[in-house]
Amino acid sequence: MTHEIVKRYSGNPILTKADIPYPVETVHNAAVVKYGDEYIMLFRSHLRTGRSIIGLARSSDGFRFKSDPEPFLTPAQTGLFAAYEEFGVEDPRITKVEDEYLITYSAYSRNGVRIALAKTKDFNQIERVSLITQADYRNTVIFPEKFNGLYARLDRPHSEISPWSIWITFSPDLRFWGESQLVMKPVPYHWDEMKIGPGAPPIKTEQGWLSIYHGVFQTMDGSVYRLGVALHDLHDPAKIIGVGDSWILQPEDSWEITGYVHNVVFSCGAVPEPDGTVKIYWGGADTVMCVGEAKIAELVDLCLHHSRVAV
Ligand code: M1P
Repeated sequence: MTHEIVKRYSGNPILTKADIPYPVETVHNAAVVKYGDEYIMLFRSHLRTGRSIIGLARSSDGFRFKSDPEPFLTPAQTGLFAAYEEFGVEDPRITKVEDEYLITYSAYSRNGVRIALAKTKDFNQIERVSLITQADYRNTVIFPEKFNGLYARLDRPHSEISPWSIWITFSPDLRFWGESQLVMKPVPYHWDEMKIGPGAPPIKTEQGWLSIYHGVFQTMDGSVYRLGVALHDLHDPAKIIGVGDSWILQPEDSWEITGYVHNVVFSCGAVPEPDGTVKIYWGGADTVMCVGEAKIAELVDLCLHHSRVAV
């Protein structure tokens, strides 16, 4: 496929540290959802300590965002979460389930990195619910629907034995999780061969759940983070129907190639639109936020008709 499957917005980058009214060094890896007439973005920012917090920005069109005056989520100072957020909170993802917005994020501490779950109804009040993984996990996205009465999430545990892969895990109540299964592995000598991780929460299509994920390839000049797509069965999300063989986005703009971490496009959010397009949001070089648009049907087609050969 030669044409650009993701069309970059001409106004990229859409949010940078210069736009934030409190001191931050980066603005990246943001979740985005529609909330009423607004698009809400929860973005990660490094502070000068090297640790991260989560800010909130709003938009009426999904392209031009304005930051709130204060951060949205900073490490907990008391209670159970404090022991696991001491080194920062990173990479939020948002899923709307019924009338609540579920927010997963990476909680860093001297005890490792695990996934925390919080929820909000209005993006003003936020309630921490549970630490839903042990160490070491990153990149956890919750499906917007239940399967046989169970919530489902895609996650990415770390293992020294196997390349870091995508798993699925279920829960009756968002607190207790289990029945984990490995669903997708990196492919050797392929653009995602080093490790993969879930990106945006899955999007429901007639053909299946569309998952935008990131894959990493190691070069002599360091790692390259790219985005790809996979399609999960509508009724059994543990079953993968197809995975696009080619990446859909790679670092090309200067702010994706150079920054806090070079050669990174990393997505934590995508918003499907009524016209069949999807706005895909990504962090460029762990430094700025960008957006592009794709046709959902083309992403699904890539999974169904240009699928990789897994080994
Ligand atoms: O620097 C690139 C990314 O590295 C990590 O992602 P992963 O665990 O999937 O390799 C995270 O630190 C992520 O925030 C960062 O963008």
